[in-house]
Amino acid sequence: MAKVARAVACLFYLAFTITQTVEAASWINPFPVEPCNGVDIKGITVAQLQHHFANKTLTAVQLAQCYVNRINKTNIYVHHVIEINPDWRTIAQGLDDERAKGVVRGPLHGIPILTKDNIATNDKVQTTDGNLALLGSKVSGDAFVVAKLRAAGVVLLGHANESEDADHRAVLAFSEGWSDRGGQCRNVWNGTQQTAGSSTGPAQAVAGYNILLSVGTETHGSVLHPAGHAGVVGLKPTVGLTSRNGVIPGSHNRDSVGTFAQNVHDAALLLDAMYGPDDNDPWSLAQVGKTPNGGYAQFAVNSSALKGAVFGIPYPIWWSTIGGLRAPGNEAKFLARLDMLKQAGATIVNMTVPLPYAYDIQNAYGWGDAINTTYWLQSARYLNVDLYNGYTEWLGQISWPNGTAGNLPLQNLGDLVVWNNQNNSTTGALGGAYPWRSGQDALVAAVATGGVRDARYWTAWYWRLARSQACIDGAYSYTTSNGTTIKLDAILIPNVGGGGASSSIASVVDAAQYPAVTIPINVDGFNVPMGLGIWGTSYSEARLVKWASATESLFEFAAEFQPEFYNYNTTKIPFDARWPGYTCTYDSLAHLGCSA
Ligand SMILES: *[C@@H]1O[C@H](CO)[C@@H](O)[C@H](O)[C@H]1NC(C)=O
Ligand SMILES: *[C@@H]1O[C@H](CO)[C@@H](O)[C@H](O)[C@H]1NC(C)=O
Ligand SMILES: *[C@@H]1O[C@H](CO)[C@@H](O)[C@H](O)[C@H]1NC(C)=O
Ligand SMILES: *[C@@H]1O[C@H](CO)[C@@H](O)[C@H](O)[C@H]1NC(C)=O
Ligand SMILES: *[C@@H]1O[C@H](CO)[C@@H](O)[C@H](O)[C@H]1NC(C)=O
Ligand SMILES: *[C@@H]1O[C@H](CO)[C@@H](O)[C@H](O)[C@H]1NC(C)=O
Ligand SMILES: *[C@@H]1O[C@H](CO)[C@@H](O)[C@H](O)[C@H]1NC(C)=O
Ligand SMILES: *[C@@H]1O[C@H](CO)[C@@H](O)[C@H](O)[C@H]1NC(C)=O
Ligand SMILES: *[C@@H]1O[C@H](CO)[C@@H](O)[C@H](O)[C@H]1NC(C)=O
Ligand SMILES: *[C@@H]1O[C@H](CO)[C@@H](O)[C@H](O)[C@H]1NC(C)=O
Ligand SMILES: *[C@@H]1O[C@H](CO)[C@@H](O)[C@H](O)[C@H]1NC(C)=O
Ligand SMILES: CC(=O)N[C@H]1CO[C@H](CO)[C@@H](O)[C@@H]1O
Repeated sequence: MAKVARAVACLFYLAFTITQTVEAASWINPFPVEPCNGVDIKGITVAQLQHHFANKTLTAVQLAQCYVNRINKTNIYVHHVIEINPDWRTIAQGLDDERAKGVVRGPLHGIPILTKDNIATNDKVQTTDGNLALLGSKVSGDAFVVAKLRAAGVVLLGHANESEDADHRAVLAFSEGWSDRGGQCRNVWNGTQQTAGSSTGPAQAVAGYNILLSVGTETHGSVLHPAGHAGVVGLKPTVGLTSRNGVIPGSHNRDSVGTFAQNVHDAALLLDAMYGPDDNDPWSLAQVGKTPNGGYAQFAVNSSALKGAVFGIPYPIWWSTIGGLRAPGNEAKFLARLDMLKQAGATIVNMTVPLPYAYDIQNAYGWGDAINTTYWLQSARYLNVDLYNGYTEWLGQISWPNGTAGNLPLQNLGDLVVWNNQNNSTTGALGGAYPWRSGQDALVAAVATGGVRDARYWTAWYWRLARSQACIDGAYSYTTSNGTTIKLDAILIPNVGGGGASSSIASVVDAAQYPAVTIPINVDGFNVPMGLGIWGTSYSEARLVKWASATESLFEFAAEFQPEFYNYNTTKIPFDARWPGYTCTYDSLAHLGCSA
């Protein structure tokens, strides 16, 4: 579930001329946020909304109605939402009635959210992973996290768009953020520019004020990357903290349900409502005894906490050579933020000694394996097997009340590939008669494995897991070139794509099964946001919430930058490649990387 449109973006850079773009100076935002029942909801927090609910200046029905109205206006252009829950009003009214009787379930009572289309909701909204082939299927129940969210009193407003099959569909020819069911998700900061993927709808909907909070999933960058490109907070928990039961699988070794919000505290409140042990996801049981009483939101602080903090920046690869950081103007913006942190009393340790195994597990382009990783050790070697097995398991769990899709018995991932071919879902693959359609080379590669977990599967998995964990553990206990060991409060990683390269934040942290968070810090030369990420170690979400919130309160991104829906009505597919003058090459996984 992830990655930026590497391949396509660059291939098409040569073929497309830039059209339909506008200059910032003459632009008027076509979708200013309107007050909701007189309340300014732009930038409002969950806590402020609870005050409004309590003093009756707003109801859950009114708030949900405002978001539905806004989605109705914007979505035909930006395609953030696949389906609105037709029962939203009844649900919101029920929660208002409860409140009138003095029952408030918790901090999210009455708050509307969107969930990604690969997370099962047992309601009138279809759960399809953006895929037309799954339309008409019925889930066996709510996902564990969805059941918890309902119990917490959220209004499940609908399903958000995503890169189809959570970005597991294609690597070579696709457009990031596109799905058969939802169309092309657009970046509210600049419609011709990259959204990154795969939780594009959840991230962009929060950025464009189409919803307050949303839920996405990550296998390989799918929360962190789109959050970075949307200018919102993305929080990806330790694998297993949020149960994957009821989530269409990418890889059980990596999948994690995460949150998007306009601020760290709200992202943590949403996580608090979702996490917990679940007998139906054995991985989730490991969290027992490792989670704080009272949840993670309590760890949010302000910038005064930065005095005395010690942050590390891993210089080789992550701060030295990653393509996005090297793109024109970007590095200076990151260094300026480091200076602000220093002025607020933090120490920045320039980690010039390479982190353990850095050159084995991270390439210089961002997403993907080190370029010289032999095939048998590549992450795709086990991710493809996991995808085959996970998707096939999912097809076994759903039912087809009205018969199977197109009368084809979809029983395994191979059947999906056949269905896509028979239904012209791949025809065109971004050209010809159906330019909006995607290839499916990644599905084909997964089918070729037959889902066999042989010795090489386990070797590839463990090789990367062990090195990725050692890399991040080693970062937190950093030994300098003179042998001094420094304990760090947070490891800061740029979350920025560029020139067709994707962000470098996710490859190692996802393989390690560790958590990470990203906050927005600035925008690049094409007005696309850039994020500053923090890597965590196992179950260190409290630490991430603390340092991300402290940093966020210092930078105050939203006070300086707001999305203006530039090029909202473009029909350009795929997105423009960035940074003319870059050259692009493929790594051993056919991931495209570009550099100056
Ligand atoms: C209701 O609460 C909101 C948020 O705290 C506040 O801005 C507003 O003034 C309050 N209104 C009334 C009538 O109490
Ligand atoms: C969306 O807006 C159109 C008018 O632009 C209106 O006809 C339609 O009823 C609205 N739909 C919803 C669900 O509000
Ligand atoms: C099955 O078909 C019936 C009647 O056409 C329709 O009401 C129902 O929504 C369909 N169910 C699904 C899961 O598509
Ligand atoms: C920041 O947090 C500290 C400690 O909780 C508190 O004393 C201080 O008033 C806060 N500052 C602001 C500006 O909110
Ligand atoms: C970190 O150290 C490297 C190598 O000495 C240097 O080139 C770079 O400018 C330093 N970065 C920061 C932010 O201090
Ligand atoms: C890849 O090359 C780097 C040097 O550039 C080396 O340190 C690393 O061990 C190599 N990794 C593999 C898996 O061969
Ligand atoms: C998909 O293809 C099958 C087989 O050709 C056909 O029966 C079915 O109607 C098609 N479904 C859609 C949604 O086009
Ligand atoms: C696929 O496209 C061709 C050419 O437009 C068309 O004749 C055929 O009916 C389509 N098949 C399906 C299943 O939609
Ligand atoms: C060793 O490196 C640390 C951090 O770079 C520095 O603070 C310390 O002074 C150095 N010690 C010696 C003996 O050079
Ligand atoms: C949006 O991106 C296009 C290239 O796709 C660029 O020409 C344009 O300047 C950007 N808009 C803004 C406001 O930066
Ligand atoms: C997009 O919007 C701009 C500015 O409102 C307008 O000039 C242009 O004609 C629109 N293009 C399309 C394809 O609708
Ligand atoms: C809620 C909504 O607007 N859904 C739309 C999502 O995108 C598809 C394809 O463009 C439309 O058919 C839906 O109406």
